[in-house]
Amino acid sequence: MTGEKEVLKTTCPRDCYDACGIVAIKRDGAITRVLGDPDHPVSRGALCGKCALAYNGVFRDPEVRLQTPLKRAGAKGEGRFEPVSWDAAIGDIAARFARIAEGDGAEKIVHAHYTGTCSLIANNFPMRFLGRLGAREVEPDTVCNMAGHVALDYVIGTSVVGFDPRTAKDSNSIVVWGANPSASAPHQHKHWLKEAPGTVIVVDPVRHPTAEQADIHLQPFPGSDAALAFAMVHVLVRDGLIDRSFLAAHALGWDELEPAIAPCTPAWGEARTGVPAAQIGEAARIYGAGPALLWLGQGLQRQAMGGNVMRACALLPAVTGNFGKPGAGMLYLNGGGRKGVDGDYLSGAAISQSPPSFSQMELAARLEDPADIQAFLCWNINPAASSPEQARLKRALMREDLFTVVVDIFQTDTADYADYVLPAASFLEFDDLVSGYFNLSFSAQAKLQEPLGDSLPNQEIFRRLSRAMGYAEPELYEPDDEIIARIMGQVGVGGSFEEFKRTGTVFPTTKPIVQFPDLAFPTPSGKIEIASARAEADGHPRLPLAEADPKPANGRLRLLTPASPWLMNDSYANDGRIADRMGEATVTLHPEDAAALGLSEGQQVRLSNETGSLELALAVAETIPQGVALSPKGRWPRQEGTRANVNVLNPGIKSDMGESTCVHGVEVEIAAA
Ligand SMILES: Nc1nc2c(c(=O)[nH]1)N[C@H]1C(S)=C(S)[C@@H](COP(=O)(O)OP(=O)(O)OC[C@H]3O[C@@H](n4cnc5c(=O)[nH]c(N)nc54)[C@H](O)[C@@H]3O)O[C@H]1N2
Ligand SMILES: Nc1nc2c(c(=O)[nH]1)N[C@H]1C(S)=C(S)[C@@H](COP(=O)(O)OP(=O)(O)OC[C@H]3O[C@@H](n4cnc5c(=O)[nH]c(N)nc54)[C@H](O)[C@@H]3O)O[C@H]1N2
Ligand code: SF4
Ligand SMILES: [Mo]
Repeated sequence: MTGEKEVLKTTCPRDCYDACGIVAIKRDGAITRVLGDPDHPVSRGALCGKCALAYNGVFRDPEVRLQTPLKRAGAKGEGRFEPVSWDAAIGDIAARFARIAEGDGAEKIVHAHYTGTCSLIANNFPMRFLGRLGAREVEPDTVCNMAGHVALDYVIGTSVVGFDPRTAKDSNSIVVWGANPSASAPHQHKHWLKEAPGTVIVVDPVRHPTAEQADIHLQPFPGSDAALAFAMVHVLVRDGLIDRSFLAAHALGWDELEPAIAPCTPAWGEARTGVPAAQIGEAARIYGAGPALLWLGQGLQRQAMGGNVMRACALLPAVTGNFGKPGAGMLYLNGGGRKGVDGDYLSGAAISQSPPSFSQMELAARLEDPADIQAFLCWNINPAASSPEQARLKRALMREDLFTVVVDIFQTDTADYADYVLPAASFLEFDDLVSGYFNLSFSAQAKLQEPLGDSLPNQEIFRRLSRAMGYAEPELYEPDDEIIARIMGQVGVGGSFEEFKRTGTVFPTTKPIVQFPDLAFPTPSGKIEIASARAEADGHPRLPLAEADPKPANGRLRLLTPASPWLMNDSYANDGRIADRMGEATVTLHPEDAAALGLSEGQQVRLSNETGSLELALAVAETIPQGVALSPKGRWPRQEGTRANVNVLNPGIKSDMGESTCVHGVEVEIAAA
């Protein structure tokens, strides 16, 4: 280590609310250390624990990273491969795709993708090729948050224009409903919520660290949130805290809904949600005092009635007029469009010939059918870990006549089933842009070192596929620097990319911005649509319903599998130091449930239902309500003794809206193993 030391900035592009700033120390052209950027307003010099380990561990470990294209050399799923050249791999894949496209049609080529990297080019550019090819997409949001997108679109006309977190300085209260920032947004937990002057109210079945530190924690039974929201609205009406002139001017359908509110007293709410009536009243009155922020987590809507839950929760800002003023608003996500990023340009919508996508809840069943899918391409996703019906999906991937290509930076479970594995470069190895989805931040991602081995950024892999297919459209070959310059122009970042990399992160709007400042909502009516003709036309109720899911019957428990603080979705489980910190896979139960089942801490238990079964070690804690079991997502099946993770129990049922996941609605039986 004698070479000159360089300190360079970049940005974490994970699927995370925080979009932290990074500084990397480089010597002799190679990164020696990855740290938090002390100048970054959100992360303030610290990365989360998992990334601090992974970016100094497995992400830069040549022993673990994929370095060369691989061709299957063993039986399907066996995980035996031989290295091949890029030309050979790309040539063979393109020839297969061309044959399918000319034969039964390109819709027989299906691709799944999601959030491996969320940097703008690496996450979107491959869509240009896949659209030009006419491949069918597995709708990515259906495994995550589609119910919420559809529901909020009905109510306020968008799900990607949220409050500006900087406006919290003007809020009297912040409600965090169905999110766990202590795991999924660690710097919002550590700084933003702690520094907010308002009362923090957390609504979550689990008493996670953010709930523990909140001023008030409401602990509803999973899937009962719509009833809780109705009971809170009842209190707001009863106590004269609703803004009738706001409703008259800016909302449609309050008159239709109001009669349904009357029976939803706090006592009615307590019976359906388990939240004490007094607490429902207290939370409603604090919220009603306003101005108030409502953060609707993605965990909240992963329920069978998740769309209805989101519509019901969105009543709170509607009836109290919590829009259009400092300190008020609602947030699900802040999309890139918020900052001017043209998503259609990035993903090449103009040249797309793709047929409609299908829900990821159907993936396993469809992959079984040779008439439906002949080739399967996975990039930025690890469905053998993250998708429902895990055992069925893996069996389907064994199909000898299914041509599977996986693009990843690691040899994942999904990659084990591939005919070709293509090595992607990591975010430390190419230039790109990152748009925060909570804070309104916009950042540079810098190439800090050469890609490991022969790995290539996603965008370059798909440029090569375009070339091998003989496509002529110039957008398929647009170089990264031109895309970066164009997007920086759209966002209004001045100066060169070199300068931007030195700055790291900017907030294109320097002052906190008010959500819907002129109270013009992008719905057909321009108003908040409490009653929605569009929802009705799509076969949903015209109004949100005051309903809670029935409690599981026959001694079953409700299994929640949310984000782990040590894993990023299905990434990092292959990092040795992270695996050590996590220890073995567990399921946590309330002490009374454990006692009733005759189970004790540390013993092996079996979770089972119609879809599958899984053995885990039992943990016992009072942070979990009775009737609920908790086991975080994201372990790698191939690393577990059981060769499975929690998704082996997930039947892949679709939510009421958006054909989306209801992974937090899974029911299981638990017994000694
Ligand atoms: N049981 C249960 N299951 C769930 C959930 C749950 O709450 N419970 N949550 C769901 C949710 S919200 C989501 S978003 C999904 C996420 O599920 P996935 O999208 O499958 O998970 P990720 O770990 O985000 O990314 C997948 C892969 O991208 C790879 N990757 C990283 N960087 C790059 C890159 O630059 N290029 C390429 N080609 N690959 C890269 C990673 O190595 C990883 O293998 O899981 C869903 N599954
Ligand atoms: N460390 C880490 N951070 C991550 C991720 C990760 O895997 N690990 N994943 C990223 C991704 S892709 C996403 S989508 C986000 C997700 O992050 P979040 O939006 O926080 O979603 P989840 O982790 O699924 O669940 C959050 C909380 O929802 C609660 N919950 C479940 N069901 C219900 C319900 O019916 N009602 C209520 N009120 N609460 C409920 C769970 O108990 C959990 O505490 O996090 C991102 N950040
Ligand atoms: S995953 Fe989130 S918290 Fe961790 S470094 Fe990346 S942006 Fe920050
Ligand atoms: Mo997600």
